Amino acid sequence: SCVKNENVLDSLYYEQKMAHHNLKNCNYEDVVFMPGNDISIEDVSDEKIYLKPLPGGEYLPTQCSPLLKSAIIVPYRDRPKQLKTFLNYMHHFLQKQKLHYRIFIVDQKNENLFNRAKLLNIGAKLAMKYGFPCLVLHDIDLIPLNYANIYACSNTPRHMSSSLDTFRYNLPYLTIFGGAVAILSEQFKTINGMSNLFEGWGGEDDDLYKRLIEHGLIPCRFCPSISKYTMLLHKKNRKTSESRFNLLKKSTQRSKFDGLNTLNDNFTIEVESLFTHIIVS
Ligand code: BGN
Repeated sequence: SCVKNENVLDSLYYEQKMAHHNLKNCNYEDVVFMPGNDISIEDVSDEKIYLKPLPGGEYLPTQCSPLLKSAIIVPYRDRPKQLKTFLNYMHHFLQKQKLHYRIFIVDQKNENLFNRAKLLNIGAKLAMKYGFPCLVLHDIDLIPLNYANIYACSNTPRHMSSSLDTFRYNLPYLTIFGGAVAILSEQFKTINGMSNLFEGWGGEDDDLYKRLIEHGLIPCRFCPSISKYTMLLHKKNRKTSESRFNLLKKSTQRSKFDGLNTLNDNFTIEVESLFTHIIVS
C-alpha cells in the first residue's frame, strides 16, 4: 500500500510522544512539507556540511528533542570510495531530518560469497542491543534524493528505494523489497530477521518479503516523488546465488529455523568517527 504525502507523518512510529527534558520536541512537518525538498548528489558530495557526530557515527539533534531514533545498517565489502561518499552524504541528510541516528557498517572481511542478509542480521542484532527501535537496512550504493523521505520506521515495514534512477524510476516488480527498507526492531524480531543462507547476489530480499507476508506485515511505500534515489556506479562483479531459487521455494518453512535465532555472530566492533565498524570474519 502507498502512503500519501500528506499522511507521511501520521504513518510513522514515534518512540516517545513527549520530550522528557527541557527541549521542545523536534518538529518534523518542515522536513516533510518543506517545498523544494529535492537534493542532488552534487549539492552535498565531498563537502562536509554536517556536524561532527559522536564517536561511532551517532547523532542527536541539539536544538530539539528527537522523536525518531533509527539505526542505519549497511552491508559492506571493499568499496572505500562509495563508503566515503555515502557517509558524507548521509550524515548531512539525516541531520537535516532531525533524527537520532547511528550508522553501522557491517563489513564482510573474508573471501566467501557476499552474504548481504547475514550481515544485516548481525548489524540489526547489535543495533537492537543498543536500544534502537527502528532499523533502516540500506545498500551502500543508494543515495536518497528527497529530504521528505524520512529515515524512520512506518508502522508497517516500508520499502524506501522504490523510485531508483537505474530502474528508470519504476518498480521492476511489485513485491520488490530490497535496496533500502525501514522496519521496526520488534517486527524484525517477529519474523526472525532475514535468512542466513543466501550467499551471492539475489533473492535474500524476496525471502524477506515472504517472511513479512507470512506474518501479516504488509509493506508500504511513500509516493515516488519522495522515494527517489540515485545509484552510485561501480564495476559489477556479481556472483549470483545459485541456490536462491530453491531457497525461495521453501521460505515459509525455513523462516523459524533460519535467521536471528541461528546467527553465529563472529565479529569485532571498531568505533570510527563517522560510523560503527562491525568487522565480520
Ligand atoms: C531480483 C532479485 C532481487 C533483486 C532484484 C532487483 C532474485 C530471486 C530470483 C527468483 N531476486 O531478480 O534479489 O533485489 O532482482 O535487482 O534473484
